[in-house]
Amino acid sequence: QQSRAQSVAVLGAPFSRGQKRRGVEHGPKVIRDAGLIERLSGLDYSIHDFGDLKFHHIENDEPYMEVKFPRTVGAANKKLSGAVSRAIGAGHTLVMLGGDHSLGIGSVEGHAQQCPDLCLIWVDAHADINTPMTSPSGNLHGQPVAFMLKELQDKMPDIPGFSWMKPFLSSSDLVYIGLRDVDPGEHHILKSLGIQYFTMRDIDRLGIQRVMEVTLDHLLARKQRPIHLSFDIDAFDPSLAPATGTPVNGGLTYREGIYITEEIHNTGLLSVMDLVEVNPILGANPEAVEATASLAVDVIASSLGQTREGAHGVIDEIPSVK
Ligand code: 4U7
Ligand code: MN
Ligand code: MN
Ligand code: MN
Repeated sequence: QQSRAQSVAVLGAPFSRGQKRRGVEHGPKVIRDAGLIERLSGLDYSIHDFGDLKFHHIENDEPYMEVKFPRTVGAANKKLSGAVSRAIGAGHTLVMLGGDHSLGIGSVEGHAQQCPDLCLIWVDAHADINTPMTSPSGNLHGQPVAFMLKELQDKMPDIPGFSWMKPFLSSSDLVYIGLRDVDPGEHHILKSLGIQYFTMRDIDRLGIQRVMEVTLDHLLARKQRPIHLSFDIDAFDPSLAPATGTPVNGGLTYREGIYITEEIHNTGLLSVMDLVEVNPILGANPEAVEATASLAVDVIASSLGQTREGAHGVIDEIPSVK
């Protein structure tokens, strides 16, 4: 725990086959270009930039039922899972830069290999819990949570590319924040499994402070355990994060987003975080892309302890007049 807090690893996953729009594979580059490593260096960690994973093209990756690029997405996640598992095993806190949100499968799976008792906070406009049968799009970035949940095991077909993994997470170990675009099949799954979730309406009603209180209580009251934060940039309002593939109006404010990550940092239990779905090709202009990438950097820095109140670090007295 203590040694983990002092070393942060950054891993890029330039991958986009979990959805149809090109460009999200450039997410790691634009987030780094927005100054990520410099910002984290200011937070008193040793930073290890592991660079970007290399994903290989798979030929003849025909759809399986409606599911697009199953073998390509499966192989990418297998590789990511191994890299995440090794980084956590080596004692780092890990920041995974996507890439599309299908990468959540490998990121959380690799984390769970080292930390089987982890809990998952999914901050997103979407629930990403479609099964191949309920998915309206066939895109795997709308399905990662369904691959993880033990309770959905018998509703999941054997999808080519995924034989390396089996479900590992219980539905009570997961909380959603920011939902506002949930498909009918997903809504049924959330309700029937009794998953704890907070929609934007819930945030309107309760306020973000209460939402975080209930979230952390739900996940940590019985015992302290490692947190996996999977943050989809489209949780934010599109006015703040325009450069993303599936924007939905009425999202998190800047202050709500930062409050979520401050509270997660304050638990001292953050172990892996994903920052996904930044797509620089979809910004209307360079300013829109920079705003989105710089917001991503703020969210990551805040998750790792950057505070709005400041910190005095090495200064332990008010400088005297010379
Ligand atoms: B993201 C969608 F149908 N639910 O399954 C689907 F609305 O990772 C969108 O949250 C999924 O950005 C969005 O394709 C996936 C759709
Ligand atoms: Mn998502
Ligand atoms: Mn989303
Ligand atoms: Mn999206």
